[in-house]
Amino acid sequence: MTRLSAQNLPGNIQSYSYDREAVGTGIVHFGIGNFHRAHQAVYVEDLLERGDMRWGITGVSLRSASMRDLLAPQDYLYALAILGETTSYRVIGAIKGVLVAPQEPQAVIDLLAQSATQLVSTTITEKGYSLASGAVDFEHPSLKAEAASLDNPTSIYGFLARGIILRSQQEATSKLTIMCCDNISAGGEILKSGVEHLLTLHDPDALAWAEDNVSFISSMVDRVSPATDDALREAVFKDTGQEDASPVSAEPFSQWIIEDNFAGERPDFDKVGADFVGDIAPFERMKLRYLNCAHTIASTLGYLSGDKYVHESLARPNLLKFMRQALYQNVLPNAAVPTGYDGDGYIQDVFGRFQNGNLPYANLQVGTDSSQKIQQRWFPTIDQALANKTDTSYFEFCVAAWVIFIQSALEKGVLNDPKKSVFAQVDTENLEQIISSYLTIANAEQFTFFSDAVFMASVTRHAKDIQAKGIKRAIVNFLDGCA
Ligand code: CS2
Repeated sequence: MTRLSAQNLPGNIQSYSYDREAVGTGIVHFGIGNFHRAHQAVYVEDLLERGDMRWGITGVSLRSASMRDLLAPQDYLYALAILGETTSYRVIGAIKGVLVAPQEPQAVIDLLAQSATQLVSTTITEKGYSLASGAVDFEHPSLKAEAASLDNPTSIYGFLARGIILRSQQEATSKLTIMCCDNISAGGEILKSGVEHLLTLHDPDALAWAEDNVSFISSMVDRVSPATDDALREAVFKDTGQEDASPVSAEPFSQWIIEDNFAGERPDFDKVGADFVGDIAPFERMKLRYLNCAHTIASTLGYLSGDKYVHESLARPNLLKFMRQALYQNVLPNAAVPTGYDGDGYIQDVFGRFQNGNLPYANLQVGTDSSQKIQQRWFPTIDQALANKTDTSYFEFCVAAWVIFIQSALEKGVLNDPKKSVFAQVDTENLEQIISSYLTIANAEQFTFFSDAVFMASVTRHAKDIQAKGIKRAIVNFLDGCA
Protein backbone atom coordinates (compact mmCIF):
# COMPACT_ATOMS: atom_id res chain seq x y z
CA MET A 1 0.00 0.00 0.00
CA THR A 2 1.36 3.46 -0.86
CA ARG A 3 1.34 6.06 1.84
CA LEU A 4 -0.36 9.31 0.86
CA SER A 5 1.60 11.55 -1.47
CA ALA A 6 0.69 14.09 -4.11
CA GLN A 7 1.88 11.73 -6.85
CA ASN A 8 -0.49 9.47 -8.73
CA LEU A 9 -3.66 10.82 -7.25
CA PRO A 10 -6.78 10.27 -9.34
CA GLY A 11 -7.58 13.31 -11.48
CA ASN A 12 -10.65 14.25 -9.45
CA ILE A 13 -8.67 14.71 -6.22
CA GLN A 14 -7.50 18.27 -5.67
CA SER A 15 -3.96 18.60 -4.39
CA TYR A 16 -1.48 21.41 -3.79
CA SER A 17 0.20 23.00 -6.78
CA TYR A 18 2.81 25.19 -5.02
CA ASP A 19 6.42 24.29 -4.28
CA ARG A 20 6.34 22.86 -0.75
CA GLU A 21 10.11 23.29 -0.41
CA ALA A 22 9.65 27.04 -0.72
CA VAL A 23 7.14 27.35 2.11
CA GLY A 24 8.35 29.19 5.23
CA THR A 25 7.11 28.74 8.81
CA GLY A 26 5.15 31.90 9.50
CA ILE A 27 2.64 30.20 11.77
CA VAL A 28 3.22 28.08 14.84
CA HIS A 29 0.04 26.30 15.82
CA PHE A 30 -0.60 24.66 19.19
CA GLY A 31 -3.13 21.80 19.06
CA ILE A 32 -2.70 20.07 15.73
CA GLY A 33 -5.94 18.08 15.90
CA ASN A 34 -8.68 17.53 13.37
CA PHE A 35 -10.38 20.87 13.79
CA HIS A 36 -7.28 22.87 12.91
CA ARG A 37 -6.51 20.60 9.98
CA ALA A 38 -10.04 20.97 8.59
CA HIS A 39 -10.29 24.71 9.23
CA GLN A 40 -7.34 27.11 9.63
CA ALA A 41 -4.94 24.90 7.67
CA VAL A 42 -7.31 25.08 4.68
CA TYR A 43 -7.30 28.90 4.73
CA VAL A 44 -3.49 28.74 4.89
CA GLU A 45 -3.47 26.26 2.01
CA ASP A 46 -5.42 28.76 -0.07
CA LEU A 47 -2.91 31.51 0.79
CA LEU A 48 -0.06 29.26 -0.32
CA GLU A 49 -1.94 28.53 -3.55
CA ARG A 50 -2.12 32.28 -4.08
CA GLY A 51 1.68 32.34 -3.97
CA ASP A 52 2.17 33.86 -0.52
CA MET A 53 4.75 31.39 0.76
CA ARG A 54 5.37 32.92 4.19
CA TRP A 55 2.61 31.15 6.03
CA GLY A 56 3.42 27.46 6.33
CA ILE A 57 2.41 25.91 9.64
CA THR A 58 4.53 24.10 12.17
CA GLY A 59 2.23 22.31 14.56
CA VAL A 60 2.95 21.81 18.23
CA SER A 61 1.39 19.11 20.29
CA LEU A 62 1.43 19.92 24.00
CA ARG A 63 0.96 16.29 25.00
CA SER A 64 0.78 13.30 22.74
CA ALA A 65 3.10 12.32 19.90
CA SER A 66 0.37 10.52 17.98
CA MET A 67 -0.39 13.13 15.30
CA ARG A 68 3.29 13.60 14.51
CA ASP A 69 3.81 9.87 14.34
CA LEU A 70 0.86 9.41 12.00
CA LEU A 71 1.75 12.29 9.70
CA ALA A 72 5.56 12.17 9.58
CA PRO A 73 5.75 9.08 7.30
CA GLN A 74 3.53 10.89 4.78
CA ASP A 75 5.47 14.16 4.98
CA TYR A 76 2.64 15.82 6.95
CA LEU A 77 0.25 15.62 4.00
CA TYR A 78 -3.30 14.54 4.71
CA ALA A 79 -6.57 14.21 2.87
CA LEU A 80 -9.52 16.40 3.80
CA ALA A 81 -12.86 14.78 2.93
CA ILE A 82 -15.67 17.29 2.52
CA LEU A 83 -18.92 15.57 3.36
CA GLY A 84 -21.80 17.28 1.62
CA GLU A 85 -24.39 15.80 -0.73
CA THR A 86 -21.39 14.13 -2.33
CA THR A 87 -17.88 13.65 -0.97
CA SER A 88 -14.94 15.55 -2.38
CA TYR A 89 -11.29 15.33 -1.35
CA ARG A 90 -8.44 17.71 -1.11
CA VAL A 91 -4.85 16.84 -0.18
CA ILE A 92 -3.48 19.57 2.09
CA GLY A 93 0.20 20.49 2.22
CA ALA A 94 0.15 23.50 4.57
CA ILE A 95 1.60 21.69 7.59
CA LYS A 96 5.36 21.51 7.40
CA GLY A 97 6.02 19.55 10.56
CA VAL A 98 4.87 18.78 14.08
CA LEU A 99 6.85 19.24 17.29
CA VAL A 100 5.89 17.29 20.38
CA ALA A 101 6.46 19.77 23.19
CA PRO A 102 7.26 17.34 26.03
CA GLN A 103 9.92 15.68 23.82
CA GLU A 104 11.50 18.81 22.35
CA PRO A 105 10.55 21.78 24.53
CA GLN A 106 13.53 23.89 23.48
CA ALA A 107 12.74 23.45 19.77
CA VAL A 108 9.26 24.86 20.45
CA ILE A 109 10.65 27.82 22.38
CA ASP A 110 13.26 28.51 19.68
CA LEU A 111 10.59 28.51 17.01
CA LEU A 112 8.46 30.97 18.95
CA ALA A 113 11.49 33.24 19.19
CA GLN A 114 12.30 33.20 15.46
CA SER A 115 11.42 36.43 13.67
CA ALA A 116 9.87 34.54 10.72
CA THR A 117 7.21 33.30 13.14
CA GLN A 118 4.64 36.07 12.92
CA LEU A 119 1.54 34.32 14.14
CA VAL A 120 1.00 31.80 16.92
CA SER A 121 -2.42 30.21 17.08
CA THR A 122 -4.17 27.76 19.38
CA THR A 123 -6.83 25.05 19.24
CA ILE A 124 -6.13 23.30 22.51
CA THR A 125 -9.80 22.83 23.52
CA GLU A 126 -11.51 24.47 26.48
CA LYS A 127 -9.57 22.49 29.06
CA GLY A 128 -6.24 23.54 27.57
CA TYR A 129 -6.75 27.03 29.05
CA SER A 130 -7.17 25.83 32.66
CA LEU A 131 -10.17 28.05 33.24
CA ALA A 132 -12.31 28.58 36.28
CA SER A 133 -15.32 30.87 35.85
CA GLY A 134 -14.13 32.15 32.50
CA ALA A 135 -10.70 33.28 33.75
CA VAL A 136 -7.34 31.54 34.08
CA ASP A 137 -7.19 29.44 37.23
CA PHE A 138 -3.84 30.34 38.71
CA GLU A 139 -4.33 27.59 41.28
CA HIS A 140 -4.17 24.96 38.54
CA PRO A 141 -1.21 22.63 39.26
CA SER A 142 0.63 23.31 36.00
CA LEU A 143 0.27 27.07 36.43
CA LYS A 144 1.43 26.87 40.03
CA ALA A 145 4.47 24.88 38.94
CA GLU A 146 5.22 27.42 36.20
CA ALA A 147 4.78 30.27 38.68
CA ALA A 148 7.50 28.66 40.80
CA SER A 149 9.80 27.91 37.87
CA LEU A 150 9.60 28.26 34.10
CA ASP A 151 12.39 25.75 33.52
CA ASN A 152 10.04 22.97 32.44
CA PRO A 153 6.94 24.53 30.92
CA THR A 154 3.92 22.30 30.31
CA SER A 155 0.99 24.64 29.68
CA ILE A 156 0.30 26.92 26.74
CA TYR A 157 1.06 29.86 29.03
CA GLY A 158 4.44 28.49 30.06
CA PHE A 159 5.56 27.85 26.49
CA LEU A 160 4.38 31.22 25.25
CA ALA A 161 6.08 32.99 28.17
CA ARG A 162 9.37 31.18 27.51
CA GLY A 163 9.10 31.95 23.77
CA ILE A 164 8.44 35.62 24.45
CA ILE A 165 11.35 35.90 26.89
CA LEU A 166 13.74 34.46 24.30
CA ARG A 167 12.29 36.52 21.48
CA SER A 168 12.61 39.73 23.50
CA GLN A 169 16.32 38.96 23.87
CA GLN A 170 17.07 37.68 20.36
CA GLU A 171 14.62 39.47 18.08
CA ALA A 172 13.81 42.62 19.99
CA THR A 173 12.63 44.51 16.90
CA SER A 174 10.17 41.81 15.80
CA LYS A 175 6.44 41.74 16.45
CA LEU A 176 4.21 38.78 17.18
CA THR A 177 0.48 38.02 17.17
CA ILE A 178 -0.98 35.30 19.37
CA MET A 179 -4.46 34.18 18.33
CA CYS A 180 -6.99 31.94 20.08
CA CYS A 181 -9.05 29.71 17.75
CA ASP A 182 -11.07 27.80 20.35
CA ASN A 183 -14.73 27.99 21.31
CA ILE A 184 -14.24 30.19 24.34
CA SER A 185 -15.11 33.84 24.94
CA ALA A 186 -12.33 36.39 24.88
CA GLY A 187 -9.68 33.73 24.25
CA GLY A 188 -7.09 36.37 23.33
CA GLU A 189 -7.57 38.11 26.68
CA ILE A 190 -7.32 34.79 28.47
CA LEU A 191 -4.03 33.93 26.77
CA LYS A 192 -2.75 37.40 27.56
CA SER A 193 -3.61 37.20 31.24
CA GLY A 194 -1.95 33.79 31.67
CA VAL A 195 1.22 34.83 29.85
CA GLU A 196 1.45 38.21 31.59
CA HIS A 197 1.03 36.51 34.95
CA LEU A 198 4.11 34.36 34.29
CA LEU A 199 6.14 37.20 32.78
CA THR A 200 5.37 39.43 35.78
CA LEU A 201 6.76 36.74 38.06
CA HIS A 202 9.75 35.72 35.98
CA ASP A 203 10.87 38.50 33.66
CA PRO A 204 9.49 42.04 33.97
CA ASP A 205 11.71 43.21 31.08
CA ALA A 206 10.15 40.66 28.76
CA LEU A 207 6.74 41.75 30.03
CA ALA A 208 7.49 45.36 29.10
CA TRP A 209 8.75 44.19 25.70
CA ALA A 210 5.59 42.12 25.13
CA GLU A 211 3.37 45.09 25.96
CA ASP A 212 4.89 46.93 22.98
CA ASN A 213 5.46 44.07 20.56
CA VAL A 214 2.95 41.28 21.08
CA SER A 215 -0.82 41.31 20.56
CA PHE A 216 -3.26 38.68 21.76
CA ILE A 217 -6.37 38.30 19.64
CA SER A 218 -9.54 36.22 19.57
CA SER A 219 -11.29 34.65 16.63
CA MET A 220 -14.57 32.90 15.97
CA VAL A 221 -14.04 29.59 14.21
CA ASP A 222 -16.71 27.39 12.75
CA ARG A 223 -16.66 24.08 10.90
CA VAL A 224 -18.02 20.80 12.16
CA SER A 225 -15.25 18.23 11.91
CA PRO A 226 -15.84 14.67 13.18
CA ALA A 227 -13.22 12.47 14.81
CA THR A 228 -11.46 10.23 12.30
CA ASP A 229 -12.56 6.61 12.24
CA ASP A 230 -11.77 3.52 10.20
CA ALA A 231 -14.69 4.18 7.88
CA LEU A 232 -13.09 7.48 6.83
CA ARG A 233 -9.65 5.89 6.43
CA GLU A 234 -11.19 3.18 4.25
CA ALA A 235 -13.16 5.67 2.14
CA VAL A 236 -10.01 7.72 1.55
CA PHE A 237 -8.13 4.61 0.52
CA LYS A 238 -10.91 3.54 -1.83
CA ASP A 239 -11.22 6.94 -3.47
CA THR A 240 -7.55 7.99 -3.64
CA GLY A 241 -5.85 4.60 -3.95
CA GLN A 242 -3.42 5.65 -1.20
CA GLU A 243 -3.22 5.05 2.51
CA ASP A 244 -3.69 8.06 4.73
CA ALA A 245 -3.07 7.25 8.42
CA SER A 246 -4.78 10.43 9.52
CA PRO A 247 -7.30 11.88 7.11
CA VAL A 248 -9.81 14.39 8.36
CA SER A 249 -13.39 15.14 7.38
CA ALA A 250 -15.63 18.18 7.64
CA GLU A 251 -18.91 19.65 6.55
CA PRO A 252 -18.83 21.94 3.49
CA PHE A 253 -19.53 25.07 5.61
CA SER A 254 -16.60 27.00 7.03
CA GLN A 255 -16.42 30.38 8.75
CA TRP A 256 -13.63 32.35 10.39
CA ILE A 257 -13.98 35.81 11.90
CA ILE A 258 -10.76 37.29 13.24
CA GLU A 259 -10.17 40.22 15.58
CA ASP A 260 -8.16 42.71 13.57
CA ASN A 261 -5.38 43.61 15.96
CA PHE A 262 -2.21 42.08 14.55
CA ALA A 263 1.10 43.20 16.03
CA GLY A 264 3.03 41.09 13.52
CA GLU A 265 2.40 40.72 9.81
CA ARG A 266 -1.19 39.93 8.98
CA PRO A 267 -1.78 37.02 6.61
CA ASP A 268 -4.30 37.92 3.91
CA PHE A 269 -6.91 35.60 5.36
CA ASP A 270 -9.57 38.00 4.06
CA LYS A 271 -8.57 37.07 0.50
CA VAL A 272 -9.37 33.41 1.20
CA GLY A 273 -12.75 33.67 2.86
CA ALA A 274 -12.13 34.89 6.43
CA ASP A 275 -13.28 38.26 7.81
CA PHE A 276 -11.37 40.73 9.94
CA VAL A 277 -13.48 42.69 12.43
CA GLY A 278 -12.84 45.34 15.06
CA ASP A 279 -15.09 43.83 17.71
CA ILE A 280 -15.09 40.05 17.92
CA ALA A 281 -17.35 39.73 20.99
CA PRO A 282 -20.74 39.64 19.17
CA PHE A 283 -19.47 36.90 16.84
CA GLU A 284 -18.10 34.77 19.66
CA ARG A 285 -21.37 35.22 21.51
CA MET A 286 -23.44 34.11 18.53
CA LYS A 287 -21.31 31.04 17.91
CA LEU A 288 -21.19 29.91 21.54
CA ARG A 289 -24.70 30.76 22.61
CA TYR A 290 -26.52 29.56 19.50
CA LEU A 291 -24.50 26.95 17.62
CA ASN A 292 -22.46 25.41 20.41
CA CYS A 293 -25.38 25.73 22.82
CA ALA A 294 -27.62 23.84 20.38
CA HIS A 295 -24.94 21.22 19.77
CA THR A 296 -24.70 20.48 23.48
CA ILE A 297 -28.49 20.31 23.81
CA ALA A 298 -28.69 17.90 20.87
CA SER A 299 -25.85 15.74 22.12
CA THR A 300 -27.10 15.55 25.72
CA LEU A 301 -30.68 14.72 24.82
CA GLY A 302 -29.54 12.62 21.86
CA TYR A 303 -27.09 10.50 23.84
CA LEU A 304 -29.77 9.79 26.44
CA SER A 305 -32.16 8.85 23.60
CA GLY A 306 -29.66 6.19 22.50
CA ASP A 307 -28.39 7.93 19.35
CA LYS A 308 -24.81 7.74 18.23
CA TYR A 309 -24.85 10.77 15.94
CA VAL A 310 -26.16 14.33 16.11
CA HIS A 311 -28.05 14.06 12.81
CA GLU A 312 -29.91 10.99 14.11
CA SER A 313 -31.05 12.98 17.14
CA LEU A 314 -32.28 15.84 14.99
CA ALA A 315 -34.34 13.33 13.03
CA ARG A 316 -36.43 12.77 16.17
CA PRO A 317 -39.42 15.12 15.84
CA ASN A 318 -39.84 15.76 19.58
CA LEU A 319 -36.18 16.35 20.18
CA LEU A 320 -36.05 18.70 17.20
CA LYS A 321 -39.11 20.55 18.40
CA PHE A 322 -37.58 20.88 21.86
CA MET A 323 -34.33 22.23 20.44
CA ARG A 324 -36.06 24.66 18.14
CA GLN A 325 -38.24 26.06 20.92
CA ALA A 326 -35.27 26.21 23.29
CA LEU A 327 -33.36 28.33 20.79
CA TYR A 328 -36.26 30.59 19.88
CA GLN A 329 -37.74 31.02 23.35
CA ASN A 330 -34.79 30.86 25.72
CA VAL A 331 -31.78 31.93 23.64
CA LEU A 332 -32.95 34.39 21.00
CA PRO A 333 -34.41 36.96 23.44
CA ASN A 334 -31.25 36.86 25.55
CA ALA A 335 -28.27 36.76 23.19
CA ALA A 336 -27.87 39.54 20.63
CA VAL A 337 -26.40 38.64 17.25
CA PRO A 338 -23.91 40.87 15.38
CA THR A 339 -25.19 43.68 13.19
CA GLY A 340 -26.05 42.32 9.78
CA TYR A 341 -27.09 38.91 11.14
CA ASP A 342 -30.54 37.74 11.92
CA GLY A 343 -30.90 35.29 14.81
CA ASP A 344 -33.78 33.44 13.19
CA GLY A 345 -31.85 32.80 9.97
CA TYR A 346 -28.74 31.79 11.92
CA ILE A 347 -30.72 29.22 13.91
CA GLN A 348 -32.19 27.76 10.74
CA ASP A 349 -28.79 27.52 9.07
CA VAL A 350 -27.26 25.83 12.11
CA PHE A 351 -30.08 23.27 12.30
CA GLY A 352 -29.71 22.57 8.58
CA ARG A 353 -26.01 21.88 9.09
CA PHE A 354 -26.66 19.59 12.06
CA GLN A 355 -29.12 17.63 9.93
CA ASN A 356 -26.45 16.72 7.38
CA GLY A 357 -26.89 12.95 7.25
CA ASN A 358 -23.51 12.47 5.56
CA LEU A 359 -21.63 13.94 8.51
CA PRO A 360 -21.15 11.34 11.26
CA TYR A 361 -20.66 13.69 14.22
CA ALA A 362 -20.96 11.69 17.43
CA ASN A 363 -23.05 12.90 20.35
CA LEU A 364 -20.29 11.68 22.65
CA GLN A 365 -17.76 13.81 20.77
CA VAL A 366 -19.81 16.91 21.63
CA GLY A 367 -20.32 15.47 25.12
CA THR A 368 -16.54 15.37 25.65
CA ASP A 369 -15.43 17.89 28.30
CA SER A 370 -19.01 19.08 28.80
CA SER A 371 -18.12 20.37 32.30
CA GLN A 372 -15.94 22.94 30.55
CA LYS A 373 -18.38 23.65 27.75
CA ILE A 374 -21.72 24.39 29.39
CA GLN A 375 -20.24 27.24 31.40
CA GLN A 376 -19.54 28.95 28.05
CA ARG A 377 -22.55 27.72 26.08
CA TRP A 378 -25.51 27.66 28.49
CA PHE A 379 -24.86 29.41 31.79
CA PRO A 380 -24.40 33.01 30.59
CA THR A 381 -27.68 32.85 28.63
CA ILE A 382 -29.56 31.42 31.61
CA ASP A 383 -28.37 34.29 33.79
CA GLN A 384 -29.24 36.80 31.11
CA ALA A 385 -32.74 35.32 30.80
CA LEU A 386 -33.21 35.52 34.56
CA ALA A 387 -32.06 39.13 34.53
CA ASN A 388 -34.43 39.88 31.65
CA LYS A 389 -37.22 37.94 33.40
CA THR A 390 -37.80 35.80 30.30
CA ASP A 391 -38.46 32.07 30.10
CA THR A 392 -35.70 29.66 31.22
CA SER A 393 -37.76 26.46 31.23
CA TYR A 394 -35.91 24.75 28.36
CA PHE A 395 -32.59 25.32 30.08
CA GLU A 396 -34.03 23.92 33.33
CA PHE A 397 -34.74 20.73 31.43
CA CYS A 398 -31.34 20.78 29.68
CA VAL A 399 -29.42 21.19 32.93
CA ALA A 400 -31.37 18.26 34.38
CA ALA A 401 -30.61 16.16 31.30
CA TRP A 402 -26.92 17.08 31.53
CA VAL A 403 -26.78 15.81 35.13
CA ILE A 404 -28.36 12.52 34.06
CA PHE A 405 -25.97 12.39 31.09
CA ILE A 406 -22.95 12.68 33.42
CA GLN A 407 -24.37 9.99 35.70
CA SER A 408 -25.12 7.65 32.85
CA ALA A 409 -21.86 8.20 30.96
CA LEU A 410 -19.92 7.65 34.20
CA GLU A 411 -21.78 4.43 34.87
CA LYS A 412 -21.21 3.13 31.36
CA GLY A 413 -17.53 4.11 31.44
CA VAL A 414 -17.82 6.47 28.46
CA LEU A 415 -17.44 9.82 30.21
CA ASN A 416 -14.56 11.79 28.69
CA ASP A 417 -14.08 14.85 30.85
CA PRO A 418 -11.15 16.46 32.69
CA LYS A 419 -13.34 16.43 35.83
CA LYS A 420 -14.25 12.77 35.52
CA SER A 421 -12.62 11.71 38.77
CA VAL A 422 -14.26 14.60 40.63
CA PHE A 423 -17.67 13.58 39.29
CA ALA A 424 -16.92 10.01 40.31
CA GLN A 425 -16.22 11.10 43.88
CA VAL A 426 -19.72 12.52 44.35
CA ASP A 427 -21.01 9.93 46.75
CA THR A 428 -24.70 10.43 47.46
CA GLU A 429 -28.05 9.08 46.30
CA ASN A 430 -29.75 12.39 46.95
CA LEU A 431 -30.66 13.87 43.57
CA GLU A 432 -30.64 17.48 44.75
CA GLN A 433 -27.15 17.02 46.13
CA ILE A 434 -25.97 15.32 42.96
CA ILE A 435 -27.29 18.22 40.87
CA SER A 436 -25.68 20.78 43.09
CA SER A 437 -22.33 18.93 43.19
CA TYR A 438 -22.17 18.34 39.45
CA LEU A 439 -23.07 21.95 38.72
CA THR A 440 -20.42 23.14 41.16
CA ILE A 441 -17.87 21.03 39.28
CA ALA A 442 -18.96 22.85 36.10
CA ASN A 443 -18.35 26.20 37.86
CA ALA A 444 -22.03 27.10 38.14
CA GLU A 445 -21.54 28.67 41.56
CA GLN A 446 -20.48 31.92 39.93
CA PHE A 447 -23.81 32.19 38.11
CA THR A 448 -27.06 33.58 39.52
CA PHE A 449 -29.23 30.64 38.47
CA PHE A 450 -27.35 28.35 40.84
CA SER A 451 -28.84 30.16 43.83
CA ASP A 452 -32.25 30.68 42.25
CA ALA A 453 -34.51 28.33 44.21
CA VAL A 454 -37.25 28.27 41.56
CA PHE A 455 -34.83 27.44 38.75
CA MET A 456 -33.08 24.74 40.76
CA ALA A 457 -36.34 23.15 41.98
CA SER A 458 -37.45 22.83 38.38
CA VAL A 459 -34.11 21.20 37.45
CA THR A 460 -34.70 18.63 40.20
CA ARG A 461 -38.25 17.94 39.02
CA HIS A 462 -37.08 17.32 35.45
CA ALA A 463 -34.16 15.16 36.57
CA LYS A 464 -36.59 12.99 38.55
CA ASP A 465 -38.86 12.71 35.53
CA ILE A 466 -35.96 11.76 33.23
CA GLN A 467 -34.73 9.17 35.74
CA ALA A 468 -38.20 7.70 36.21
CA LYS A 469 -39.52 7.68 32.65
CA GLY A 470 -36.54 8.03 30.37
CA ILE A 471 -35.60 11.02 28.25
CA LYS A 472 -38.03 10.44 25.39
CA ARG A 473 -41.09 10.36 27.65
CA ALA A 474 -39.72 13.27 29.70
CA ILE A 475 -39.35 15.39 26.55
CA VAL A 476 -42.96 14.62 25.59
CA ASN A 477 -44.15 15.50 29.09
CA PHE A 478 -42.18 18.71 28.98
CA LEU A 479 -43.53 19.71 25.57
CA ASP A 480 -47.09 18.87 26.68
CA GLY A 481 -46.58 21.11 29.68
CA CYS A 482 -45.53 23.94 27.36
CA ALA A 483 -48.44 23.47 24.97
C1 CS2 B 1 -18.97 21.04 19.06
C2 CS2 B 1 -17.95 21.91 18.33
O1 CS2 B 1 -17.85 19.15 19.83
C3 CS2 B 1 -18.34 20.23 20.16
O2 CS2 B 1 -18.36 20.64 21.30
O3 CS2 B 1 -20.00 21.84 19.52
O4 CS2 B 1 -16.74 21.27 18.17
C4 CS2 B 1 -18.52 22.35 16.97
O5 CS2 B 1 -18.63 21.25 16.11
C5 CS2 B 1 -17.64 23.38 16.34
O6 CS2 B 1 -17.50 24.45 17.22
C6 CS2 B 1 -18.25 23.83 15.02
O7 CS2 B 1 -17.58 24.91 14.56
